Amino acid sequence: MTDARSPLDGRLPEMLRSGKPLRGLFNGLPSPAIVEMCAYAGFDFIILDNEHGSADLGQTEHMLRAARASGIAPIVRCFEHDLPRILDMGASGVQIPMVESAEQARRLAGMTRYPPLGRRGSAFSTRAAGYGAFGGAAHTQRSNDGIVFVAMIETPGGIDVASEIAAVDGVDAVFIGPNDLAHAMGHGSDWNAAPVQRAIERGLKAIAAAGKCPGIIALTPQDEEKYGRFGARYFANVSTSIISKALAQVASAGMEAGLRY
Ligand code: 3PY
Ligand code: MG
Repeated sequence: MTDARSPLDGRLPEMLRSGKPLRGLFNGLPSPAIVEMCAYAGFDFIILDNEHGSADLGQTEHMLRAARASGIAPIVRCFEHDLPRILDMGASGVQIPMVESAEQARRLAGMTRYPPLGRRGSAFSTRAAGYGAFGGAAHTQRSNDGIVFVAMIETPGGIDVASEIAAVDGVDAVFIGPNDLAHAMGHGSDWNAAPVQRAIERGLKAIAAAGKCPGIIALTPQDEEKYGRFGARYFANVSTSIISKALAQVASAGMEAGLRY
């Protein structure tokens, strides 16, 4: 069997380093079909949301299969304790919420790489290793070369040390969560409040200056343009928002001509 059949899609590190803007979306719905729809729509990546979404681990593995089959790069946002199993299922990356220090980022980065780069536990019985078909040293190398770690900053304390977090070896991208940041700063969900926007600008610029890929929620082209000026290029929309908006539009005004059934 050839590497092309490996369950692991190893394109993300290069995509994040390329300097090109990437457009993806969070998806909290436990549906391989949605993953395929996002791929066919043309998104670069999908973040399977195991922080706020309802997928269990079995459903997550099926969504990873759907991503590999349809050609969209899959990242899983998950809690630290799920990280090892998510990687063994074949995710191309993990995105971990609420990173607030370089030390925490170093620990998480270490969990995503096999020795000598980190201390990920090795097994070749996993989907990531093709259940043994793609095991051995080649799997170790392919994983260390092809998996990304994305740290999420969602607090003012995290913004203050954004450049230190971004500078950690093994941190490939740093994603600012504007909603939690706004809450932590006393602005509820109003992340357009001026102090929150200033904190986002400071964070994104610090991440870019550290040479890592800055990411953020961007719901509109204007968001992408604004945050892009601060260096952001890993832009995530939200599948449920997109679907809900489309449904509400059609429910109130009917389907636009040209859409296909
Ligand atoms: C936030 O805005 O808090 C996020 O976690 C982005 O999804
Ligand atoms: Mg958040």
